Amino acid sequence: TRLVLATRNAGKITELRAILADAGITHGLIGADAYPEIPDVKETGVTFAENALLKAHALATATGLPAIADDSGLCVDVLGGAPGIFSARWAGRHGDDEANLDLLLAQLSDIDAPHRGARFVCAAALALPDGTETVVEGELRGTLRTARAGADGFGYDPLFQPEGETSTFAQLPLSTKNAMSHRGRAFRELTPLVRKLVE
Ligand code: ITT
Ligand code: NA
Repeated sequence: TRLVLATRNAGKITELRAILADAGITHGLIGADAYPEIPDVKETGVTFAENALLKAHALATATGLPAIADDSGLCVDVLGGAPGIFSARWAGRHGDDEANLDLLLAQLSDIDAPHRGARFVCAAALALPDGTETVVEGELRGTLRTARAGADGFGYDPLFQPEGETSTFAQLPLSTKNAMSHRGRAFRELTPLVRKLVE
């Protein structure tokens, strides 16, 4: 069997392929970019789990293949959990990571270190063409730096320092990020199901 990765975010795809490879799943993975004719899914849910399921079901239905999807974001304590499900378009334009980082720095400019807590959340969804679904969540707490550090990763990684680390996600190797991240935690729960489908 083949499996569709129902995301067009290049950073997520890199991480998902590595997480799945660690679980022995390396063959038959098809990125959503292989289906340019399938329109972007409208993320009308109000939770990460709802949006992840919308994306997984849309691709499973359109392709006739099992699909996994990731809906994720950064929830900042002093912002009452924002940007949350709006993380990708916080500054206005979808996927404009640099503008999102600038906006977050500005919003936290008066906030001192002990109050710069945040968590990353990831909902990992698996949907089958017959409508069967599974969704699980992973999260990771950390703190937000006052300036960018590091060049790896994507999104808010240059500002996010995971709990117990002295580096940001953008300074850590991919394998280290995946071992502790919200995405790693969520998708490692799904891999036993995924392995059954693809073997
Ligand atoms: P798809 O819907 O195609 O998967 P997307 O980027 O639109 O791609 P989301 O709606 O789930 O996906 O938005 C996720 C945003 O949350 C992402 O653009 C980042 O800004 C942020 N984010 C999620 N996981 C992250 C991570 O591991 N590191 C840094 N930022 C992350
Ligand atoms: Na989303």
